[in-house]
Amino acid sequence: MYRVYDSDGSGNGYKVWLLLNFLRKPYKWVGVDILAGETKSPDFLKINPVGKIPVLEFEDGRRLIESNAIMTFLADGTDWIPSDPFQKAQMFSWMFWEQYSHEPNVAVLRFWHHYLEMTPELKAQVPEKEKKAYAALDIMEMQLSHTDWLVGDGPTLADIALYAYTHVAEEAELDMSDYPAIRAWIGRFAALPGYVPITFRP
Ligand SMILES: N[C@@H](CCC(=O)N[C@@H](CS)C(=O)NCC(=O)O)C(=O)O
Repeated sequence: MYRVYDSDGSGNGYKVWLLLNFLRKPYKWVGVDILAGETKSPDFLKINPVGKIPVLEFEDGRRLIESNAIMTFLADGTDWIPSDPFQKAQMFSWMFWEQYSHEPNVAVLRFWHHYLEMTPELKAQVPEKEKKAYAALDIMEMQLSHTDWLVGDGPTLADIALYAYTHVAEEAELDMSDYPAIRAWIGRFAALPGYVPITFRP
Protein backbone atom coordinates (compact mmCIF):
# COMPACT_ATOMS: atom_id res chain seq x y z
CA MET A 1 0.00 0.00 0.00
CA TYR A 2 1.21 3.54 -0.71
CA ARG A 3 2.08 5.87 2.16
CA VAL A 4 1.21 9.53 1.62
CA TYR A 5 3.15 12.03 3.74
CA ASP A 6 0.92 15.08 4.12
CA SER A 7 0.09 17.91 6.51
CA ASP A 8 -3.40 18.88 7.73
CA GLY A 9 -5.03 21.34 5.32
CA SER A 10 -2.35 21.22 2.62
CA GLY A 11 -3.81 21.58 -0.86
CA ASN A 12 -0.71 20.02 -2.43
CA GLY A 13 -1.13 16.96 -0.21
CA TYR A 14 -4.89 16.90 -0.86
CA LYS A 15 -4.29 16.59 -4.62
CA VAL A 16 -2.53 13.24 -4.05
CA TRP A 17 -5.00 11.49 -1.75
CA LEU A 18 -8.03 13.03 -3.47
CA LEU A 19 -6.83 11.37 -6.68
CA LEU A 20 -6.25 8.10 -4.78
CA ASN A 21 -9.87 8.32 -3.59
CA PHE A 22 -11.11 9.00 -7.14
CA LEU A 23 -9.09 5.97 -8.30
CA ARG A 24 -10.32 3.93 -5.30
CA LYS A 25 -6.75 2.92 -4.44
CA PRO A 26 -5.87 2.22 -0.80
CA TYR A 27 -3.20 4.30 0.94
CA LYS A 28 -1.94 5.12 4.40
CA TRP A 29 -2.03 8.81 5.39
CA VAL A 30 0.99 9.95 7.41
CA GLY A 31 0.70 13.36 9.06
CA VAL A 32 3.70 15.71 9.21
CA ASP A 33 3.33 18.89 11.29
CA ILE A 34 4.75 21.79 9.25
CA LEU A 35 4.17 24.40 11.96
CA ALA A 36 6.09 22.27 14.48
CA GLY A 37 9.03 22.17 12.02
CA GLU A 38 8.68 18.45 11.23
CA THR A 39 9.23 18.94 7.48
CA LYS A 40 12.75 20.17 8.29
CA SER A 41 13.56 17.50 10.89
CA PRO A 42 16.55 15.19 10.18
CA ASP A 43 14.19 12.18 10.01
CA PHE A 44 11.89 13.81 7.46
CA LEU A 45 14.81 15.17 5.40
CA LYS A 46 15.84 11.54 4.90
CA ILE A 47 12.40 10.96 3.37
CA ASN A 48 12.43 14.14 1.26
CA PRO A 49 15.67 16.17 1.22
CA VAL A 50 13.65 19.13 -0.12
CA GLY A 51 11.82 19.24 3.25
CA LYS A 52 8.28 19.42 1.90
CA ILE A 53 5.13 17.34 1.72
CA PRO A 54 3.53 15.63 -0.16
CA VAL A 55 5.65 12.51 -0.60
CA LEU A 56 4.34 9.26 -2.06
CA GLU A 57 6.18 6.23 -0.67
CA PHE A 58 5.96 2.85 -2.38
CA GLU A 59 6.00 -0.53 -0.62
CA ASP A 60 9.45 -1.20 -2.13
CA GLY A 61 10.81 2.00 -0.54
CA ARG A 62 10.88 4.22 -3.64
CA ARG A 63 9.58 7.73 -3.13
CA LEU A 64 8.13 10.44 -5.36
CA ILE A 65 7.87 14.14 -4.56
CA GLU A 66 6.01 17.10 -6.16
CA SER A 67 2.21 16.85 -6.08
CA ASN A 68 1.70 17.18 -9.83
CA ALA A 69 4.40 14.61 -10.66
CA ILE A 70 2.90 12.19 -8.14
CA MET A 71 -0.56 12.63 -9.69
CA THR A 72 0.89 12.04 -13.17
CA PHE A 73 2.34 8.74 -11.97
CA LEU A 74 -0.82 7.59 -10.19
CA ALA A 75 -3.18 8.50 -13.04
CA ASP A 76 -1.13 6.86 -15.78
CA GLY A 77 -3.46 4.94 -18.11
CA THR A 78 -6.66 6.43 -16.65
CA ASP A 79 -9.16 8.98 -17.98
CA TRP A 80 -7.62 11.61 -15.68
CA ILE A 81 -4.92 12.05 -18.34
CA PRO A 82 -6.24 12.70 -21.87
CA SER A 83 -5.04 10.15 -24.41
CA ASP A 84 -4.89 12.82 -27.13
CA PRO A 85 -1.29 14.17 -27.06
CA PHE A 86 -2.38 17.78 -27.63
CA GLN A 87 -4.93 17.68 -24.81
CA LYS A 88 -2.41 15.93 -22.57
CA ALA A 89 0.02 18.79 -23.18
CA GLN A 90 -2.77 21.30 -22.47
CA MET A 91 -3.34 19.53 -19.16
CA PHE A 92 0.36 19.98 -18.34
CA SER A 93 0.16 23.65 -19.40
CA TRP A 94 -2.40 24.22 -16.64
CA MET A 95 -0.43 22.16 -14.11
CA PHE A 96 2.84 24.04 -14.72
CA TRP A 97 0.89 27.31 -14.65
CA GLU A 98 -0.68 26.26 -11.35
CA GLN A 99 2.75 25.82 -9.78
CA TYR A 100 4.18 29.06 -11.11
CA SER A 101 1.28 31.52 -11.16
CA HIS A 102 -1.53 30.21 -8.94
CA GLU A 103 -0.16 28.21 -5.99
CA PRO A 104 2.62 30.69 -5.04
CA ASN A 105 -0.05 33.36 -4.66
CA VAL A 106 -3.35 31.72 -3.62
CA ALA A 107 -1.80 28.98 -1.44
CA VAL A 108 0.82 31.24 0.12
CA LEU A 109 -1.79 33.91 0.97
CA ARG A 110 -3.95 31.20 2.54
CA PHE A 111 -0.98 29.95 4.57
CA TRP A 112 -0.29 33.44 5.86
CA HIS A 113 -3.90 34.28 6.74
CA HIS A 114 -5.10 30.90 7.91
CA TYR A 115 -2.09 29.26 9.55
CA LEU A 116 0.42 31.95 10.55
CA GLU A 117 0.38 34.93 12.84
CA MET A 118 0.20 37.87 10.40
CA THR A 119 3.37 39.91 11.02
CA PRO A 120 3.88 43.48 9.70
CA GLU A 121 6.47 42.06 7.24
CA LEU A 122 3.93 39.61 5.79
CA LYS A 123 1.15 42.20 5.85
CA ALA A 124 3.27 44.48 3.64
CA GLN A 125 3.47 41.72 1.02
CA VAL A 126 -0.28 40.98 0.97
CA PRO A 127 -1.37 43.55 -1.69
CA GLU A 128 1.15 42.27 -4.26
CA LYS A 129 0.22 38.62 -3.56
CA GLU A 130 -3.50 39.47 -3.79
CA LYS A 131 -2.96 41.20 -7.14
CA LYS A 132 -1.26 38.09 -8.51
CA ALA A 133 -3.83 35.73 -6.94
CA TYR A 134 -6.73 37.61 -8.53
CA ALA A 135 -4.88 37.68 -11.87
CA ALA A 136 -4.63 33.87 -11.71
CA LEU A 137 -8.31 33.53 -10.78
CA ASP A 138 -9.21 35.82 -13.72
CA ILE A 139 -7.46 33.41 -16.10
CA MET A 140 -9.39 30.44 -14.70
CA GLU A 141 -12.66 32.35 -14.83
CA MET A 142 -12.04 33.20 -18.49
CA GLN A 143 -11.50 29.53 -19.39
CA LEU A 144 -14.33 28.15 -17.24
CA SER A 145 -16.87 30.62 -18.59
CA HIS A 146 -16.41 28.82 -21.95
CA THR A 147 -15.86 25.20 -20.89
CA ASP A 148 -17.04 22.95 -18.04
CA TRP A 149 -13.53 21.60 -17.38
CA LEU A 150 -10.09 23.11 -17.94
CA VAL A 151 -9.20 20.72 -20.78
CA GLY A 152 -11.50 18.75 -23.08
CA ASP A 153 -14.91 17.40 -22.14
CA GLY A 154 -14.21 15.92 -18.73
CA PRO A 155 -12.13 16.35 -15.59
CA THR A 156 -8.34 15.86 -15.84
CA LEU A 157 -5.42 16.23 -13.45
CA ALA A 158 -5.45 19.93 -14.32
CA ASP A 159 -8.81 20.27 -12.55
CA ILE A 160 -7.52 18.47 -9.44
CA ALA A 161 -4.35 20.58 -9.39
CA LEU A 162 -6.34 23.81 -9.55
CA TYR A 163 -9.27 22.73 -7.40
CA ALA A 164 -6.94 22.07 -4.45
CA TYR A 165 -6.36 25.72 -3.53
CA THR A 166 -9.08 27.47 -5.54
CA HIS A 167 -11.94 25.92 -3.57
CA VAL A 168 -10.46 27.26 -0.33
CA ALA A 169 -9.54 30.68 -1.76
CA GLU A 170 -11.79 32.35 0.85
CA GLU A 171 -9.32 31.09 3.49
CA ALA A 172 -6.76 33.24 1.63
CA GLU A 173 -9.21 36.12 2.23
CA LEU A 174 -9.91 36.32 -1.49
CA ASP A 175 -13.40 37.44 -2.50
CA MET A 176 -14.85 34.82 -4.87
CA SER A 177 -18.19 36.58 -5.47
CA ASP A 178 -17.08 37.87 -8.91
CA TYR A 179 -16.12 34.39 -10.13
CA PRO A 180 -19.40 32.64 -11.06
CA ALA A 181 -17.80 30.24 -13.56
CA ILE A 182 -15.20 29.12 -11.02
CA ARG A 183 -17.90 28.64 -8.39
CA ALA A 184 -20.00 26.52 -10.81
CA TRP A 185 -16.89 24.43 -11.65
CA ILE A 186 -16.22 23.90 -7.91
CA GLY A 187 -19.78 22.56 -7.60
CA ARG A 188 -19.34 20.23 -10.60
CA PHE A 189 -16.01 19.00 -9.27
CA ALA A 190 -17.36 18.21 -5.78
CA ALA A 191 -20.14 16.12 -7.37
CA LEU A 192 -17.67 13.72 -9.06
CA PRO A 193 -17.88 10.07 -7.88
CA GLY A 194 -15.23 9.32 -5.26
CA TYR A 195 -14.84 12.97 -4.27
CA VAL A 196 -13.83 13.62 -0.66
CA PRO A 197 -13.37 17.04 1.00
CA ILE A 198 -10.02 18.46 2.14
CA THR A 199 -11.01 17.69 5.76
CA PHE A 200 -11.43 13.96 4.99
CA ARG A 201 -9.25 11.38 6.74
CA PRO A 202 -9.28 7.72 5.60
N1 LIG B 1 5.77 22.16 -5.50
C1 LIG B 1 5.50 21.35 -4.35
C2 LIG B 1 5.16 22.26 -3.20
C3 LIG B 1 5.10 21.51 -1.89
C4 LIG B 1 4.91 22.46 -0.74
O1 LIG B 1 5.04 23.70 -0.85
N2 LIG B 1 4.61 21.88 0.42
C5 LIG B 1 4.40 22.66 1.59
C6 LIG B 1 3.00 22.39 2.14
S1 LIG B 1 1.72 22.77 1.00
C7 LIG B 1 5.41 22.24 2.65
O2 LIG B 1 5.66 21.08 2.81
N3 LIG B 1 5.96 23.20 3.39
C8 LIG B 1 6.76 22.88 4.49
C9 LIG B 1 8.06 23.59 4.55
O3 LIG B 1 8.36 24.37 3.61
O4 LIG B 1 8.78 23.34 5.53
C10 LIG B 1 4.36 20.37 -4.63
O5 LIG B 1 3.49 20.70 -5.46
O6 LIG B 1 4.34 19.26 -4.07
